[in-house]
Amino acid sequence: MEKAEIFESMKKSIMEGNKAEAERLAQLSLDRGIDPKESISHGFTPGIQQVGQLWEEGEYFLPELVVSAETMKAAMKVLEKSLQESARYASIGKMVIGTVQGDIHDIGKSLVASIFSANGFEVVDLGMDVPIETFVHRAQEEKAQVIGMSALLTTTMVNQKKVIELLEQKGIRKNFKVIVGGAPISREWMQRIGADDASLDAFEAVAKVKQLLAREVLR
Ligand code: B1M
Repeated sequence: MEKAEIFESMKKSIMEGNKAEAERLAQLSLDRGIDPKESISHGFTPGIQQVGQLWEEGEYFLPELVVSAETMKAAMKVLEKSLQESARYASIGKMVIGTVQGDIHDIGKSLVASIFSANGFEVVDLGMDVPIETFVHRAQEEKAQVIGMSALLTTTMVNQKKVIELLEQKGIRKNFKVIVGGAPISREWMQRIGADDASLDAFEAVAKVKQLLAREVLR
């Protein structure tokens, strides 16, 4: 099987919600020495994006969406181990991350958490539907440098703003770098809510946070 064929089959496995096949392909890609980042970007993610598209068009219904999401998670789990193995031992920084209150979309957030971890960050994953106070409380408790918030719904993205407002109210906003992400998030939104950066891509998010922390050191 050629690399392009593997990616195409990965996409298909997500669209069909074929968990066993997705896991097999994830393992096959690792055995072939394919970079897991490539499998995520060119194989599995286009699959879940296509599912979203079909759902929007009324071709897919909620059960299909759920099965595809579970399939995606299963594939990520196989790839995650290899991503973790490439992690550096010295911690670059500590991050708390979660999907905001009211939002249970956690595939992107978990992917972002894995990629940060694979890049030497100590990551505390707060999960999904994370209350506003929990982000703030856990960031303080963990002495994190970075707070990462994911939101996939236009109705829940406002909770990213609320977390920042609570940090400001408590007078601790400057203690943290805040990065926001998720499909509906834009640069304009980031600026409006006073986050430090925004990203629509897990790998880019790591680069951006590294830059933010480096700038802090140079100050
Ligand atoms: Co939902 N859903 N969903 N869903 N779902 C969307 C988001 C939607 C766009 C579908 C659509 O209409 N086309 C739509 C939102 C519309 C809107 O608000 N404008 C939608 C809706 C409406 C809903 C429900 C309301 C449906 C209903 O019940 N009627 C409901 C809401 C539940 C809730 O949260 N309260 C719902 C439920 C679900 C499922 C449970 C079935 C399932 C989620 C399962 C799970 O996550 N465990 C699901 C899914 C799978 C999707 C789609 C199809 C795929 C999302 C996904 O996992 N993408 C999605 C359509 C779409 O996005 N095209 C959709 C893959 C993932 C890798 O991408 O999360 O964007 P993403 O992450 C990216 C970047 O955004 C970025 O990095 C990742 C890639 O590198 N990123 C960050 C993400 N977080 C970041 C954080 C960062 C930095 C970058 O820093 C901290």
